[in-house]
Amino acid sequence: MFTSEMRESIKKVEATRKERMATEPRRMTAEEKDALLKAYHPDYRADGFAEIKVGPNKGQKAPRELTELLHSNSRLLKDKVDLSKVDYETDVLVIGGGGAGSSAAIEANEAGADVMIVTKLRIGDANTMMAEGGIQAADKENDSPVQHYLDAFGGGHFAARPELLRRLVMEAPDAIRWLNELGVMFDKDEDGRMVTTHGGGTSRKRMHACKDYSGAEIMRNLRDEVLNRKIPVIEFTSAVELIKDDKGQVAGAVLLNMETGDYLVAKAKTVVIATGGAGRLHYQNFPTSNHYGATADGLILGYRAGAPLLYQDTIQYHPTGVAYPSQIFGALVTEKVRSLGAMLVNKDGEAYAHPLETRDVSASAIIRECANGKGVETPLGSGVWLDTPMIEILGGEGTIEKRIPAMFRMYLNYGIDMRKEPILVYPTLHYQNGGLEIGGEGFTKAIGNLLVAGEAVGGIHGRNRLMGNSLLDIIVFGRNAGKAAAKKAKEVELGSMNLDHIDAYAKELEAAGIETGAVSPLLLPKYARHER
Ligand code: MEZ
Repeated sequence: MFTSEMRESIKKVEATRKERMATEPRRMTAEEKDALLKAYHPDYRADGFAEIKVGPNKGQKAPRELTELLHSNSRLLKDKVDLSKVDYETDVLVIGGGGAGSSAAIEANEAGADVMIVTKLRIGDANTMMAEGGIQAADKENDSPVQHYLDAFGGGHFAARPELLRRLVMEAPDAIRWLNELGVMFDKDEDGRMVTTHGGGTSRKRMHACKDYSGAEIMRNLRDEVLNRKIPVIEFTSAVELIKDDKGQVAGAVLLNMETGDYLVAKAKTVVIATGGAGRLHYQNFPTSNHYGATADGLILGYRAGAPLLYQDTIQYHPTGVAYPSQIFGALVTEKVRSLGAMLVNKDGEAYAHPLETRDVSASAIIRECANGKGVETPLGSGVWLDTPMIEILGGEGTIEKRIPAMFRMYLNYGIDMRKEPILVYPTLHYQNGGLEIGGEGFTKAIGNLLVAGEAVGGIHGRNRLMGNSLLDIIVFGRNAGKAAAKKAKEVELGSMNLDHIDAYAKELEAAGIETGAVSPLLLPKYARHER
């Protein structure tokens, strides 16, 4: 499976393994990290960004591809919709059927509200499903939410919104309890205690996992709970625009049936945006670990309705995406592989950085090695080695199959036995650190009955997120949004519905001299095949 050049390099990895394993790799100083990020992290590449010319974040920068969508027209400018014909009416409308949306719907239902989920693909087609390595929570004797806060705050470059991060870490143990009671099969030892590991930037072992398909196991249980509660789920139907009322509140959303192309009107007293990430925009031409529908839709819907973004200019590139074989280019190689002991090694067999630096630092170090000729050439670029046989040496024979069975099988499908041979990795677009700005209860600052949860939120993690804090935030902020939306729905009196904000936005685009035939939200990646 490997080329002869790769095989030559593997010999060097093997030759240095014993010595590398005998020496604790050095951690970088804060100054070294800063210099590395500035020189190699994609967030610092000026040509990857463009200025936003309209809306609440006018004058700030965003990735080019996102700016293009923010500068696009609404689909509804050309296709008129009759708001007097209401197809669905509910207390709480949840847009998005991933982990955050499902958690929100479950809690809104629990609080007695009428709730429905609308999702452009199927329930569970979401980044939650793709998450592998685990979910953080400080629930062991040697740990505390304070310690968790300090790790995440430092890892996020001290930029996280304190009220959001505080909620994340304080409510983490209860999130694990809730999931466990829903039926999530966490890894446990013989005494029934949760098995926990480190992630990059954690000072305690607090990563709870379901082998290396933690997100799939969590999503499976959330989906079952939604279906058992008989919460209506409208699948293959996208929200394409929020509806507002004459008091400036949101009043629901215009939906697009993805199969028939028909528009539908959903009226709601509160709306929760839980549309997830943006990996399928392929910022700076990176491959992505994200699911097919990750096209930043919620950011566009909220922004056009007047809700500001926060940290939209900071993106997470997971250090270890598959660099080879090409068939699975960009797929996630869970950080758990490094938690279990695998080192990052360049083509000469040198461990050039500590394997558990935070993600932005680790990704930058890989990009640096490859840029400086220390990467291994692949058909689609280059990569560095992740020395996976170390896991079997450190943890004992069988550790890979037991702890990361999905990863093991994924590579075996391509003739690579990661127990015996290292694997090649390169950063992949994984997560949007930024999103719509919210307060502690999940409400957007600008619109009093519009909430956001999950990856569409900006500010929980600051400018870099630690492993396992995303599966956590979808649960904590999803649950809270559901509870808060249900409560708020009791006091909301809707006025007459309109789409005036769309015309106002179009006028802003015109005033800024932006002429475009493009429409947003994108809904599906640019390379999607549209067959009807
Ligand atoms: O939080 C994540 O992004 C995560 C758990 C990813 C992984 O490496 O498995």
